[in-house]
Amino acid sequence: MTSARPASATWVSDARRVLDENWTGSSTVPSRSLYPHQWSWDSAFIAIGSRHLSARRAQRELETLLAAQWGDGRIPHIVFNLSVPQGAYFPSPDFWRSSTAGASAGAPAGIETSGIVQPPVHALAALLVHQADPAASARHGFLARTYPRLTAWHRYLTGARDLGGHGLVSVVHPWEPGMDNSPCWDAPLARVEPVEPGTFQRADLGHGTAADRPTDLDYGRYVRLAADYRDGGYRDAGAGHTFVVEDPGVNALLIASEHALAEIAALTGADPSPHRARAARLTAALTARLWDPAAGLFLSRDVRGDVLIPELSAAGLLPLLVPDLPRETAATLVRTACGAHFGLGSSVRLVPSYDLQGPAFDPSRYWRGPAWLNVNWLLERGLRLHGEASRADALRTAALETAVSSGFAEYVDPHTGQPRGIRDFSWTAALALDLAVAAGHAF
Ligand code: 2M8
Repeated sequence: MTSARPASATWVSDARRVLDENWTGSSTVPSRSLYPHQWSWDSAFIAIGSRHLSARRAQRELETLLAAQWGDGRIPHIVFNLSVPQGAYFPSPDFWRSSTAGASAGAPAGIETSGIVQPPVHALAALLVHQADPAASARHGFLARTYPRLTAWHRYLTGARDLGGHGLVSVVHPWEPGMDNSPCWDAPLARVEPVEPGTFQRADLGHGTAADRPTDLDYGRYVRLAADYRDGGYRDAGAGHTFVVEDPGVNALLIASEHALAEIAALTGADPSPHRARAARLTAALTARLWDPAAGLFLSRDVRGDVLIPELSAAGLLPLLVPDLPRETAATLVRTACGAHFGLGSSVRLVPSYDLQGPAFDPSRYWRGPAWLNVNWLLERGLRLHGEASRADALRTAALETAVSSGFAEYVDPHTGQPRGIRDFSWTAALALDLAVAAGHAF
């Protein structure tokens, strides 16, 4: 690897084709086959990349998602396209029934969404989209429109979702942190009674290799948790959730986004100080609740048993995105990323989603080992933030080359870069474009 520019214009037009083919006119599907609706954190990553092709389209991507926000502030993890057949994706709108089951939580009428959430990357994405073309953003009132919605989103997460009562956001479903079948969820998920096999029909197995996807047993538990949440009217407080976890990735992204929100506040003439104060409180709580000095990274906390989950996940490295992390903590995280558990700069092409030496490590199965471009994009940013420019440069080069050589795969084997999951995956194409621009590539 000698250059940060892996290809001629050919790959750029390929990335553009992926994003154009997956664009519906108002948002971008992660994949036409496997994920034919709008996903929340996918859209944030897609907008971060597509802003280099069309800042207007990137603004539209985020505003379409924000239009589906619930009255209580939550941004749903899926916004359904009702012209797609129900059977194309499971769970479909008739499972979630947001407009009826979620009515008391303020789910919008006339749109169907899921009722759970995904990591809050949106304020960071909105700021980056604005920066791509500040004049067009100002002309269209982009930040003025999105700021109140993003503020309500963060208020929901830090309010109704502080289920542990110590100032951190909890997730109530393994789909919420975005790393669906991470080994971190195995212990808390084991408490969940799966629904009977045969009571639901998975659509995902029609689009790829079963060995690359979560198991049927996992799915039985996912369905149980989602159905219970729905049947409780998507209520958070006092809902008696079976699965309640404080995840370092979700909380780190919230802190990074809260800092972005402070910048957005200043740009729109609002007071940034409440956002800075909230970011500081979250940073203190993150360290107090989730830092594990012996492991050298942040762990997830199982709120039900009030115990740290002893599994090392890439989510535990994402606090590198937190600007005010204690210097020694940041240095330890870099050492952990570069050590035997994650292999950055030595044994892997890209940072794996889970501990290379962990008992559950599997280089092919979804979030149990494969490397994902969004996670590596976030880590590249975190390394740079903490003064690790040469490691960040090397990771950028490797991430860009792997994204392109894998055909913009959904995820890859962390050792070989061999593609896994589906190809032409939107956030892989979008973030490759963003990495290329950061590396000085013009198109
Ligand atoms: C995956 O999650 C969905 C459920 O939300 C699924 O497995 O069907 C995850 O990789 C998630 O992080 C991602 O946002 C979503 C769409 O790309 O797919």
